[in-house]
Amino acid sequence: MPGFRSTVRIVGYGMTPLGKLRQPASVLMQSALEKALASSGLQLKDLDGLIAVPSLSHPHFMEAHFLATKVGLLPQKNVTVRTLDTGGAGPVTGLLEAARMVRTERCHAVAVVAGDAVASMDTRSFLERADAGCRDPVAPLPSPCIPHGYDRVAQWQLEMGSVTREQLAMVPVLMSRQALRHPLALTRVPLSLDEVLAAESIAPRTGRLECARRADGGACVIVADSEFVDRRLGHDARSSRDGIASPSLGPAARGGGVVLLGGGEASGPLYPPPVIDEAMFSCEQAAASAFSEAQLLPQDIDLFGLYDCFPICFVRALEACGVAPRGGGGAWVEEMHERTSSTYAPADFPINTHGGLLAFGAPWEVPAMYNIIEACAQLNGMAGARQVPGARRALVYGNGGIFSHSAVAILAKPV
Ligand code: MLC
Repeated sequence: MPGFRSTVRIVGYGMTPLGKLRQPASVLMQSALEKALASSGLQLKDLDGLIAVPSLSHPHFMEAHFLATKVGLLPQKNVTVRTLDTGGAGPVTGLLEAARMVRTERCHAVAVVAGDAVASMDTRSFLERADAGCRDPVAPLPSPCIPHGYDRVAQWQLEMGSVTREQLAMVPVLMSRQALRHPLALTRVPLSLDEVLAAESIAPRTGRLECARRADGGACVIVADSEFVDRRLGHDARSSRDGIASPSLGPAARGGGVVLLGGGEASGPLYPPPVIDEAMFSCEQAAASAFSEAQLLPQDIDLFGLYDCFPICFVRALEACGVAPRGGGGAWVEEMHERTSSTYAPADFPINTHGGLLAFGAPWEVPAMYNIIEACAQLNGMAGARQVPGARRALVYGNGGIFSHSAVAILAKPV
């Protein structure tokens, strides 16, 4: 595919459970890294690159250097580590950067790691830190700043008439239905629309159940040159393509892993501007770049992992990624709400099959990694009760800040 060495693959992925785990973020990161390595068949000594995104609960100067030192990857020659901060877009930015490292810096295998423990923080400390990152010194948002920032965008969209209050509240209902099929999801019972609308108000148009569900958790993917993986594990690439598993390949690497077909990124303002208009949004541009690089169209995608920290983010993502027509995201949600109100198959609603930030769980900058991992599980045919039959291509989207950064990647099963 243009721009990408075809041998750049996601060959491993892993995550910790989610919840109030009462462990430092770096411990969660290390645990996720170990699980991802085990799923690939590679070992720590095979890594020559590591990317980490910062943690809110346990911040470290140069997070990636801190983690690499903690696990014993540093000090060592020929290892490159980087900390990337594009907020919640970080894992997808990290995935694209890891692919670049394999493609152009001759790295063999790069881990992309994220972990945080924001559920174990008391609410006051959490909000002090979360608000500090998003408080515009000129026109400060009320606390909690992030929900209020998204609420302003929701208000603008409501005034434009492209979405209704009820349609926004249907988003967590949809996510709760999806989460029931994932054993690690935090939400274990489906929400009703009435429940969401009746929940305690956090901002004027945002109830508690419409906020990213705070959690602790770590997650990791391994991006590698698949020829290196084959050589390293003494594996014949042809047998992988023929579906014959080598005993030394981990389950995520069997069948050749997952291919990155294209990616795109774009940025918006750190704080919502005084007058909100289309100019502040960047997902459209990031998605267009990803589609262009992959030479695909939205109708070629079988599965989407769309950032849903608040319902308005999800509704806009549906439109930006071509799932719903421009201005039609709200109506699309309503139709899906109806369609999934009784028994439905994963293929009927192949979006956030794990439950998204609203229902699977949201450890600060980690959740876009769950979109990537879910896409890999689906493309590898390992998604169990959530499996979308025959899924071949997936789009994943990570959003940072209050629509401040967008990163989109298109992934595929190798052919
Ligand atoms: C919370 N609860 C939910 C839920 N959210 N249950 C179901 N669905 C949801 N979406 C439950 C909790 O599990 C908990 O249950 C109870 O409600 C109280 O939640 P809490 O979070 O402990 O409440 P509180 O301490 O009062 O704080 C409320 C809050 C905070 C809204 C101020 O949760 C918050 O700020 N959330 C948003 C987090 C956020 O902004 N993330 C970043 C999104 S932006 P129990 O049983 O344990 O009592 C982004 C981009 C980026 O992602 O760059 O980061």
